[in-house]
Amino acid sequence: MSVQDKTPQMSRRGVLRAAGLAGAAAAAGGQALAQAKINPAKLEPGKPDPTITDIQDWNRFLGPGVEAAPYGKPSRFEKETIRRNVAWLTAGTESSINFTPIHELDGIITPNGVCFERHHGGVAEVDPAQHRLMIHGLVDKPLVFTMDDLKRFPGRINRPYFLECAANGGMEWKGAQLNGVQFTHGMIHNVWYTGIPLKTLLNEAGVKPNGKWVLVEGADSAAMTRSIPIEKALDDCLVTWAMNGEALRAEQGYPLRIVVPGWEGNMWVKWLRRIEIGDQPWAQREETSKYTDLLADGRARRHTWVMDAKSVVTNPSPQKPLKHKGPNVLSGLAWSGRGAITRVDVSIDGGKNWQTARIDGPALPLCLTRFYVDFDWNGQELMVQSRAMDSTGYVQPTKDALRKVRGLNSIYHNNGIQTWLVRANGETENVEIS
Ligand SMILES: Nc1nc2c(c(=O)[nH]1)N[C@H]1C(S)=C(S)[C@@H](COP(=O)(O)O)O[C@H]1N2
Ligand SMILES: [Mo]
Repeated sequence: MSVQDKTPQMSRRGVLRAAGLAGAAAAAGGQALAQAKINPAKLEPGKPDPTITDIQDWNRFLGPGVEAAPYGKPSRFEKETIRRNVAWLTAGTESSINFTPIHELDGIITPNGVCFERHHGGVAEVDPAQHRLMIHGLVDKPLVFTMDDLKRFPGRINRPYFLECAANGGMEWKGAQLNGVQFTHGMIHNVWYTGIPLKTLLNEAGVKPNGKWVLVEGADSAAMTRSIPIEKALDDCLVTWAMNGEALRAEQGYPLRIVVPGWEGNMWVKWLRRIEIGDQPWAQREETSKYTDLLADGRARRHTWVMDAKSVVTNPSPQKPLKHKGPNVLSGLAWSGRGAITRVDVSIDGGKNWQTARIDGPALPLCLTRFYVDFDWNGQELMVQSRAMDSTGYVQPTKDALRKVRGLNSIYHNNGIQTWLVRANGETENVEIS
């Protein structure tokens, strides 16, 4: 190290010492932190803390200018906040899934770059100038829209909604399997959408009286296609081109996607190119052999569109073990496809005792809701659970209660209560107790 490099460090230490401030500052800091009950580990009086007394490079040198990142990225120290996949789940990455890092996020909005992806034929790279939305079938006036047409259509609105794949937690149906909340619950994202109510476009086309079903089709190589009942289409579905204030990401269906609030993610067709009105459902692959639930007696539940109330503790969880005794903040997410979350209870003893969590931020219908429990950890083993309640009075069931009704064959629609075992050393594991 050159003398030049060393000078600022020396001089700051020198000044602190000369003024007798180093110990005082540490003592004052120690006191404030002691009041907050957080262990003042590094602030023992008389022992200087180099993270305070040393001058760091970022404090000494000019940083990059405003032109360095025309489109900004997260801090390079946040490299763990990434989507991850589970390689053995699928044969390749084109028809596959990755998972939102919900253990690294807070609040209720999922940043665009980490929204989980589920594609059946890879990401379509659609040129918006070449993209059209067609509306045809049982309508008075078939219509074709360009992206420009849609963006100048009157009646644009903004809404935040969660999207959950019906297979979220599917691997956990028969027992605890994947060790991380990202993998057990990360087939979910929650963003603000901008678009036109589907109802507005259907009114423009004029749905005939026998028009009872809506087919939505994607422009990707999988041409994902689903049937939606007309009641839902006219209620709250949106034709969207923006998420969290900017254009949809290619992974989320750029330039156009249908939003089907509260209903299973598979129906939210991406790269939306065609809407057909018919008088009955089409019985597409995704609503027959997939996204149906085989019961114990051999019959299958179908048209199980709504996502029931669910919650999970995101911290602590296997990827985010407890690190400190004393005060800790337990945090999690709750959601319901039937309405708003009204209450979340948390247990640390495997469901014997429950306490009501603190919901912070808005608890909007069909939207992720954030909850917290501020608690003291003395190093005892914990069995952490959460259970959500929604505005219909529904209470999230245990996995056992679900299996009693649905049998063992199911994959989709697992909204059972999750258990995390926190060991005495803080390590946290996916377990099942009920
Ligand atoms: N066109 C098209 N739309 C699609 C899919 C697809 O493969 N192609 N996958 C569906 C499934 S199964 C889910 S869960 C959601 C995933 O949305 P996301 O990629 O934004 O997370 O999109 C749905 N829409
Ligand atoms: Mo899905």
